[in-house]
Amino acid sequence: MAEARGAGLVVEGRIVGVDSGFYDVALGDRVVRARPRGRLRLDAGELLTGDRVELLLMDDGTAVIQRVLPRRNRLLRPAAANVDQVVIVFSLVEPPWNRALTDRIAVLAEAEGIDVVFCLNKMDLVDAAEAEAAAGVYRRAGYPVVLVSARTGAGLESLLERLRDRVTVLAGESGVGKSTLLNALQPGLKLETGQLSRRGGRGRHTTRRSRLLPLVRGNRVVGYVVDAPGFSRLDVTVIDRYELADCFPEFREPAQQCRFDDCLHRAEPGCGVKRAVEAGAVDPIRYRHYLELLDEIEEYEANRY
Ligand SMILES: Nc1nc2c(ncn2[C@@H]2O[C@H](COP(=O)(O)OP(=O)(O)O)[C@@H](O)[C@H]2O)c(=O)[nH]1
Ligand SMILES: [Mg+2]
Ligand SMILES: [Zn+2]
Repeated sequence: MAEARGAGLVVEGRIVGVDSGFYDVALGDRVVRARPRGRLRLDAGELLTGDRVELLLMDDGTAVIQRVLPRRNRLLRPAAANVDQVVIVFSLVEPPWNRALTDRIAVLAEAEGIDVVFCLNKMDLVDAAEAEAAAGVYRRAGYPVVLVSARTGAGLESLLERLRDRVTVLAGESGVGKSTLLNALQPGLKLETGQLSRRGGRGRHTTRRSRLLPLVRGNRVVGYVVDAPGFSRLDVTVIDRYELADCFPEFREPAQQCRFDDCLHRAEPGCGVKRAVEAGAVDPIRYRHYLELLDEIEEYEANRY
């Protein structure tokens, strides 16, 4: 709500981009360029894309950020605040399904309390049965899955419905089609697409800062999306080993049957999660990824001091 204060008007907005000391702040359907005020300017590194801020609109047309509103969450890669959901894009071919990476991204999102949606792209390259089998892995884990083809346009409307009224990070391995999907959803964005070469392709994307891209229908902004640069390694050591299992939603119910409260679902007797894996109720590859991430966290915790 706007309120008059001295020489300016105080409004709330959302930072959609950062550009050499200035911040682009969306106010409803328009964007103003603002600078942080005084002390805020000193720790300007603390302002992130996605931050909700209180803005003072001056009579001379300039705008000053005077306060950052409390954050719901914060992602490190891409650097963004107040993200509602992560859409994890993957394909089955070109590139092949990287299950370790998709599970890792999902775990990090869960740890931040961010909703996860899986998006299987390049449906035009595989048969429907194969795609349904892959989608089933995540559906059985409790996640929504949308099947799309950025090339043919199949499924794009249901993806757009998922993005509506939310701030979404599109994550996933390089080459799975994130930029192509965004270009298809929002003609006019003209994001660079094309597979990066394994070597030498790094500089082009890594320098890019994260930016909230508005999805526009008619004259209205219906949602925001962050096109994250492709990443290959994401650090799970920020997660406590006892909290990791909770980042696998399908473990939560069987974990209640574990004999020990501090069960890590590895070799403990009477483990409900292991029983669920053996009974086929929990996907064995998701469980294996859990064990791998657990090893990684424990190795880090052991070497920390
Ligand atoms: N066959 C097919 N190719 C696609 C599809 N979506 C993207 N691509 C191609 O996959 C390559 C990588 O796409 P890009 O959007 O750059 O991937 P990003 O690295 O995830 O942003 C490009 O050559 C795209 O044309 C799709 O649905 N079907
Ligand atoms: Mg891209
Ligand atoms: Zn257990």
